Amino acid sequence: MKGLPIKDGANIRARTKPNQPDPLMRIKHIESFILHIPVTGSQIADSTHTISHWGVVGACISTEDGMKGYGFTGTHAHLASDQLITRCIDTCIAPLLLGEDANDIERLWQKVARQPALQWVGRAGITSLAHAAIDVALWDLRAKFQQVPLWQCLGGAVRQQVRAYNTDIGWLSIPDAQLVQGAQQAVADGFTGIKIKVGSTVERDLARLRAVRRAVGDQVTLAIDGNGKWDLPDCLRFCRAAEDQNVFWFEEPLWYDAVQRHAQLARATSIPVALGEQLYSVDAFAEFIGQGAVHWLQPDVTRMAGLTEVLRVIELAAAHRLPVAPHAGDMSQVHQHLNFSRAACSVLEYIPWIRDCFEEPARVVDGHYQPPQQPGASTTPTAQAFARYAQATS
Ligand code: 0YR
Ligand code: MG
Repeated sequence: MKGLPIKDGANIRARTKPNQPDPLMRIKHIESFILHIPVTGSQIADSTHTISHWGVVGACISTEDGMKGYGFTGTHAHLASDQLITRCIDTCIAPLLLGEDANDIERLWQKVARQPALQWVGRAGITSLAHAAIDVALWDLRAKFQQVPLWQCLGGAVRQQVRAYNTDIGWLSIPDAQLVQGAQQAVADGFTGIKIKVGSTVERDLARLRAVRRAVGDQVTLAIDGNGKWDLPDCLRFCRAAEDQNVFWFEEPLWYDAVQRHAQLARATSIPVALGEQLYSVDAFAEFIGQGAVHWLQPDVTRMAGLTEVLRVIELAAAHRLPVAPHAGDMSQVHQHLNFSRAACSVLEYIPWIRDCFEEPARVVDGHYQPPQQPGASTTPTAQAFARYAQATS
């Protein structure tokens, strides 16, 4: 390191040897948590799920010098399954990480993801969601340690603000008249993009799509989301009739893993296909891309094993010149940092359910996310959120 000026500052230190633990960043303690936070109204529905609360299931990682990093996954607030995730964090992942250096994010990702016994029962599902919370907490720690918001830690901002699209106006549970009204209100509030749910019946959803398009005009970006409900014949029938509605993308038209069906649909319609919120690995994205089955990639740090795996997807997208619209299982608290720091991530989902539970809520002004200012990944829940919404973790 001779010749390199080392800045005299509390948080800038050089480690001259790899894998030499930084005593201050040594992981001392990991504590899981579960919060159940109410959604807008009393409940919402898409084609597949009806929920009243969003589950914020996560981990707080404390280091030797008392710094705390927070990360979480997103669930449907079903306590029994949420407790499977916290149990995985507490009993399978935490023992692998205690005493480790929190700086070594990639090495620790490999240690957890490739732990043979965990890999045997995992690679997806609960172990992936648990790993997601842990990995995001490590990134939160890194950004806090550097005393910068995560987007800065990821390489700095590529845009001053991020275009948000509003999903919260488009639930299938919203009656038709109210759907149109909500869409108009979102546009009046400054949103240039909205998304409505489909996946009930082809006829009903076509009528809703046309009504919303008529109400908001041609300039507004209008996407639809089927949440994997329909089969190929329904999708083909819907798309043929919707071709003239200027649909921005059709999200999860078919079952999540059906690569060949998506490829067939993509060949048959001019409506772009979006997917990825249910995929667990960069390999799955590579498969969809390779088959020409997707136009918009929607990875989610709360479903994949954290930011570390999602960054791989974004690199893959960049290599194929494909756009990325992260899915907001975190309600965009973490993903906003990706949209600010990665050119491929051009738009971001907006659902406001949980933002007020964080020290620095994601902030949207005139339909655009504003850059977070506080150090970290915007994942630190408030004391009040813990007091109001915490559930037993076991
Ligand atoms: C309800 N966003 C989605 C809601 C959302 C779901 O489960 O969270 O619709 O994950 O598809 O694009
Ligand atoms: Mg979706």
